[in-house]
Amino acid sequence: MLYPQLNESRMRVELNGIWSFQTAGADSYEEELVKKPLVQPMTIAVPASYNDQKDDVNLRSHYGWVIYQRTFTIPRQMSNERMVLRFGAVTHQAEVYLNGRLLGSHKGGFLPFEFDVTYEMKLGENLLAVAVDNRVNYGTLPVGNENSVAFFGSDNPGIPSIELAKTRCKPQNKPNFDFFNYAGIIRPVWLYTTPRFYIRDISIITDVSHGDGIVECRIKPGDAWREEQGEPNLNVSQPRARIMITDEEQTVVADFTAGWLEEDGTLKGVCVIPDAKLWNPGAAYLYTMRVEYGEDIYEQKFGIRTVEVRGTEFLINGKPFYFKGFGKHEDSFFHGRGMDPCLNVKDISLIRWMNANSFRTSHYPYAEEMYDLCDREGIVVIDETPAVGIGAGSAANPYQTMRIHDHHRNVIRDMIDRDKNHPCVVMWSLANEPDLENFPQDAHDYFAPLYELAHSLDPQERPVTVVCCQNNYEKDLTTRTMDVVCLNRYYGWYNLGGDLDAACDALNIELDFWEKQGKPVMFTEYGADTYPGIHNTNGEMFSEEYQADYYLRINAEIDKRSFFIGEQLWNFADFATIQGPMRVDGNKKGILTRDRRPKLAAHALRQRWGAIPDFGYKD
Ligand code: E8X
Repeated sequence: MLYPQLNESRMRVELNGIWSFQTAGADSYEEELVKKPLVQPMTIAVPASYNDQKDDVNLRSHYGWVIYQRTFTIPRQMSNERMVLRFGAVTHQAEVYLNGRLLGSHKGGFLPFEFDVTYEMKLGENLLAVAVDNRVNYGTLPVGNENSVAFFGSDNPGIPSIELAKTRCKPQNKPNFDFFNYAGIIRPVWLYTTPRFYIRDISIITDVSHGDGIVECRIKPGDAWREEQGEPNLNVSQPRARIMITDEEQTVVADFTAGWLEEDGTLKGVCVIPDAKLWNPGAAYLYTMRVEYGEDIYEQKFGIRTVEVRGTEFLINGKPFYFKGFGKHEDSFFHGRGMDPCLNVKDISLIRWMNANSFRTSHYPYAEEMYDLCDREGIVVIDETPAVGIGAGSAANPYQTMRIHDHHRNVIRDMIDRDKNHPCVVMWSLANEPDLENFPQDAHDYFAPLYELAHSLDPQERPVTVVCCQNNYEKDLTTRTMDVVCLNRYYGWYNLGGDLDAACDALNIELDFWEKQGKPVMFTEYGADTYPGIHNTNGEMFSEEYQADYYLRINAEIDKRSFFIGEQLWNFADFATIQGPMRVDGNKKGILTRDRRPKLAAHALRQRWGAIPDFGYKD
């Protein structure tokens, strides 16, 4: 899916800003709220989560539907073109109305969706209403508990007073995941135009041969009128597209035609760029591909690089890469999970300050704008679906009780469709910490087809993984089948807490197991809750000294293993979670506080990572 673009052939208007807002029912909303202007609405900022924008506990912990509304008028110049209404992301489910008519709905809170509104718009004022549902359950990703308590809630089965009270308490979300269930229109809303015959999608595949860049492009054409009639997109009336590629100095390095017509109407073309400048971690280089198709134009930035797993090495441009970085969250004061370009720039600056080179988009695809920044800054990204909370805490077999299979396939498809051209994305994570040990064969049979699906959907055929929770790795039949073994391990915190000698002993016992698997292995999570300001000479848990000691000791062990290719710690910064007895104002495993101030461990890690090269660390 292409990002809205302003160019010689396309217009775009941002519909961000202050919208009208009100809460609605737990499982429904009155029709008039989406067909008529709201009466005495609240103000709300878009894009941002709604939860922290007011000082009303009922809004922060709202359960069910809310209504967003705004009006807008379009200039006459736009009305002669194909017009599209696009949402960067609405968490978790949206029903969109224009002038009282339902345009459609979308399930999934972290990927874009759009509606062709060419024949829905009117000259003059249009009323846009968006009903947003924040409920999570066994049919959503991320998963919400339907019966027991939330991830870190207290649960006292069998005590009559508690059991009875649980049946009578007000309905609420019980996230089976450890991050606050922020919701709302969290990413930019656009209205944009294209000509009738337009560029529907672009896929770019790059390779390198003897220093030359080989660039393949696949152009999917669109025909607004045929689509309106529901006809297939086999638009052969314009069987070619002109492709021009310029380098960062605006020099044209390729000018060719994409004219090979595929069965599905895709137009293909290939070119060679002599002595290409490669995209590298910490040394980004971006080319611009200009596609001209009929009257339509689209300019897509891209990087020439290769990604490959070979033996126990993760190769970028043929060189063994070592991941230094983090699991993160899109999380900040006031914005919640809302896209904040200033925060994105700040976080990239801090990643650099830490001498890190990568992060995982835990536990959902991040805003497109962040991947654009990472492309420009040379930051490596592991791109993760919102599939978190599959099992983990409920005794039943999640692969039988949860209603997520089709939706899981959809989010994999949509994530790869959106992010496939980003050079910063080097691996797909299908899920975080699903239950892989209690029903090992069911888990294997669930993920094997999803692994194949991801590989089949990605034109660049990047590696695919499932991030593995601390578990009985001998029973787990899934993790060892992935291209890279990504481990979330908490020896010295959730297990053997406070005893770093025992923690290192346990870690080495497990690493001996992985040594025999012949796969690259990395940490995608390891860490310790650290309350900023707690210091003591005995360095006990929750102190800043303990977090620093924890990383010092664990890192010394993984340094001894040649197949260990990366250390992404948990977490980049403190972040908000649901309240519960295990969380003191959220998760405190950050290396930085939530307002991005370094804890003691950050300084030692900065020094460590400053001495570890991006490539060849384990040679
Ligand atoms: C934690 C992290 C959580 O924040 C993240 O979203 C997923 C969790 C560790 C689970 N991984 O709790 O800080 C480890 C369970 C071990 C028994």
